[in-house]
Amino acid sequence: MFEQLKQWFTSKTTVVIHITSGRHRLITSKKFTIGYGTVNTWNLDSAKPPANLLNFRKTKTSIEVEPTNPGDTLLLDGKPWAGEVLEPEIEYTLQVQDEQFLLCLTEKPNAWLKRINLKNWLVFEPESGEIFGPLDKLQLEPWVIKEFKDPTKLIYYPEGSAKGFYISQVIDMELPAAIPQKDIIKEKLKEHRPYSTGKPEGKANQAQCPHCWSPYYDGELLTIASHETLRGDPLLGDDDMLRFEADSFNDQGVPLDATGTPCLEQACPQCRLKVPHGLSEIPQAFVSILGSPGAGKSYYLSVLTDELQKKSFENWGFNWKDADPTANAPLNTMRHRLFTARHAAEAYLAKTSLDGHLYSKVRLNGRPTLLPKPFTYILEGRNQHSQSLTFYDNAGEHFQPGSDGTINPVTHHVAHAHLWCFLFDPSKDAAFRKNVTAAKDPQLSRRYPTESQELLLSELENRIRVLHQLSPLGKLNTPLAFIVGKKDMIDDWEPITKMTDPWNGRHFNSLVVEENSRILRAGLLERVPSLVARAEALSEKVVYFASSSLGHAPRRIKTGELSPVPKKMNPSGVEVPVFWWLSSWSTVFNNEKREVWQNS
Ligand SMILES: Nc1nc2c(ncn2[C@@H]2O[C@H](COP(=O)(O)OP(=O)(O)O)[C@@H](O)[C@H]2O)c(=O)[nH]1
Ligand SMILES: [Mg+2]
Repeated sequence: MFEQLKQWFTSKTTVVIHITSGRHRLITSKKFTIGYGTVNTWNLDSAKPPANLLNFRKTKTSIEVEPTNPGDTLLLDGKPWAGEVLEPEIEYTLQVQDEQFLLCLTEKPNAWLKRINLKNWLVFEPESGEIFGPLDKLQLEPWVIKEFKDPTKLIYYPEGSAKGFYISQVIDMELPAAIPQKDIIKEKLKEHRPYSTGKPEGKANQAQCPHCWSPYYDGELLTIASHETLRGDPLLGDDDMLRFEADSFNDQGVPLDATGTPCLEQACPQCRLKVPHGLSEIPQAFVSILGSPGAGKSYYLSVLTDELQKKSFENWGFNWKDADPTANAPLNTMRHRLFTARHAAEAYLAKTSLDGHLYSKVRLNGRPTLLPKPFTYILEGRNQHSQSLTFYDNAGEHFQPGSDGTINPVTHHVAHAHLWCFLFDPSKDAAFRKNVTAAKDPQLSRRYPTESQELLLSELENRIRVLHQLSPLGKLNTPLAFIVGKKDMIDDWEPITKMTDPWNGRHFNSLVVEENSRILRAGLLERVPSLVARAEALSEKVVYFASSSLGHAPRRIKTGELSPVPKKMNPSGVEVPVFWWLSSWSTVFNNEKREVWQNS
């Protein structure tokens, strides 16, 4: 008898419909929470500050519900909830804060979902037993007034449902724009989506894959298998774990692979590469580091991430987090070694390891393709003011004209970037070389290369116009930071001596940046006028910066290579372009900066 009873209850499923979005979920796990943000099993709205609204607990015979915050009133069928447990095959309406739900623990979830039509709302007058409608929300109030109805006695309910909401609950309630019934049924097919599933298309926060830049919603992400026997993915190859659409989950809502092992990693549905969690919830920005081979990009990027972490914490109180520590490891190792290695050779070793980790090989649209490896960090501030930053290094060779740029996406980050950092190397420019003494830096005694730094900018422009199918006229609206790098070589150049520090204690002064830019531009116009013209033809906003990643001349090590001396590391100006971008272009940081200013 007991077994029979258990069987009867376990064959039932609780279905919850969210009235505003028209979406629904099945409560299949023991514990299930509804609210805002991915901390919930069902995240109703990532745009709202994270909060838990409702807790559900599945028992053997029924489903229990309670408001997460004891201070919240949960209306059950329009009346304050008083600890009732929900019974099977009975519909309930729930309301907490501004969110309304329809719920049923039923043996036939499909049939119930089909019956409820959120497109047609009716009014029930319990005293007379009469039904009016369909009436949409806008028609409701005028109708009540015109018909002399007592609003406290009317129940407003979707067609097919046995329960509804009191009119007083409804007046402030947001109803879905027409949701055709077929969509509800279609939704049913997708119900086994990962627990972090976002909102339906058009409403959810979209993220962009940092590998291939395809937009995605959290619910579309593939799950990466955990169990070693599931190594081998049909598209990525034998070394990678299998990617799949999860259809079973554990009690915490974590997807399980075919062996029943919980899987915490997710992959882009397009390129199948691993993407960090939570990118859809905060603004994303992509930063491309550009420059000819040997311009100093890899050192720049390492020092940049180090300086950003330090200065954003010291000055703005922001935490710097690795969105994916494994993926960031080569860059983090290099930056760590740069400052702590005992010998120059050790620092150099870390750099070659980073250089060897700049690309992923995947198959996109059936073709073997190289994608640049993204380095994603999250700058986490107070009051939800956070921002993700993804950086791309590049082998300069990939920017040589004719290196198949528009077909191979390895440099496509430039077309998606929010900021271009173009690293100009004075040691590779004839006009600058004339004015510096070779004794200072071994790089200056090398013959300067034939490739032109100007050509790189025109190639960049060319690729972006082709990728975005833009006309060859007009400027692009991505800001370009024109960075004169290795400034330790040209410290005595007059414009550099006139530049001042944009940091004034904890305050970052963008006006100083603009003034420095004006000074540097005037100097560059004399030495490299065509490069300035090329940069300004490319971007609507070009700002000139000067920086030195090392702050000293690198030394030749035994292998013949040049390497920085860790003890002499003394970076200067490296972080300024990104802070300039954050404080002028990122709304998140703009707010934060204002607060810091006001509070100090
Ligand atoms: N003097 C000086 N040399 C630098 C600086 N940054 C990088 N270099 C040197 O420039 C060379 C190329 O650097 P790298 O980052 O590998 O260039 P990439 O090819 O653009 O990635 C190396 O020999 C570095 O030692 C700097 O700030 N000052
Ligand atoms: Mg490099």
